[in-house]
Amino acid sequence: MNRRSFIKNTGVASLGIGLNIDKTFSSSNQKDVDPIVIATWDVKNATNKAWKVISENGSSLDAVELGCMVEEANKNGQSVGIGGLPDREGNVTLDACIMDHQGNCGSVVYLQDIKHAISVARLVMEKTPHVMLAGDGAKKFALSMGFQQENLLTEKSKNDWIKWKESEQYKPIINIENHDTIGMLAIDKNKNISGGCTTSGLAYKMQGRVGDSPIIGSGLFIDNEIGGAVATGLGEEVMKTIGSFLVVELMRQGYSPDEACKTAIERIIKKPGSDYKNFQVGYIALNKKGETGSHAIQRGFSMTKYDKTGNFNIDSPYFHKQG
Ligand code: SD4
Repeated sequence: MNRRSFIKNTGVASLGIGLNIDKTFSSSNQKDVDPIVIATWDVKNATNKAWKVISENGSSLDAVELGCMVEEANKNGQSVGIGGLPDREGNVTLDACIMDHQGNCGSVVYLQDIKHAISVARLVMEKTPHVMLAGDGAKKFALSMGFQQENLLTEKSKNDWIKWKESEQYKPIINIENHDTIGMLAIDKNKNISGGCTTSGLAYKMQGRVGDSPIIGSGLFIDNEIGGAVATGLGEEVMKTIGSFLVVELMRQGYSPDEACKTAIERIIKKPGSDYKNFQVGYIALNKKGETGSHAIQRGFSMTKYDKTGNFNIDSPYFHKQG
């Protein structure tokens, strides 16, 4: 018996007696839900891959892993996988996590030289008794699992970094780009929800910096009874409010995915002294009924959604209307 089944077999039944289960969000007696994939930013190739998996009866877990891998392998994307912008010292370091419908999760932080961080995170979940591996240990584990080592710093990203070093000015850039950290949520034909999140983090971050993306509850959270959420933007602000968990808990209280994302964004903005005009955070969410939503601080965030009607990029509502 492995650690997870041990916990399941011995813990859950007894815990259930004392659990205060919130019935506000009723996921029982649900109508059929069609498969859906959503992702942060304009990543139609990634949602296309994930959709192919679930439309052929694959699991939402496979769908999000394979979908995220599309962007990790894309050398032109400078915020994920190969081609990611480095830290101030020129190191490309990746953060990723994955979570399945049973609440299992795996995560890697500060992973170097291995582009498919999402797949390493999945193997941390499936093959180790842990949730999170960091740095050299994460890389050693990946190599032991057969991943190939490669230089992730492309010529373009290296040249951009060299140019940046001329001024070495660091401010969190408002990520108004059409492609960034990829976070993906999917619901499959068995109505199971999974999610993944993968990034090279903030460009020119301090060496050793880890963002929200690999932190379960901040960058990503799934509760198969309720739904899932994923974050993008300035990770420090997401972590301070445990953003993705907050979105899912708001949906548990009956908020729609749109309302839950909006409320989680407001939580950041309303913090005393919040400098929200100068950074971006965006959330996307999916609930058990197959409803989806998003919200961001700044203009420019979008969600890609692939459902039975097609693969579309949708501009996200946002809070900060000026500037
Ligand atoms: C981080 N949330 O490392 C990531 C970066 C990101 O848009 O999403 N940028 O903080």
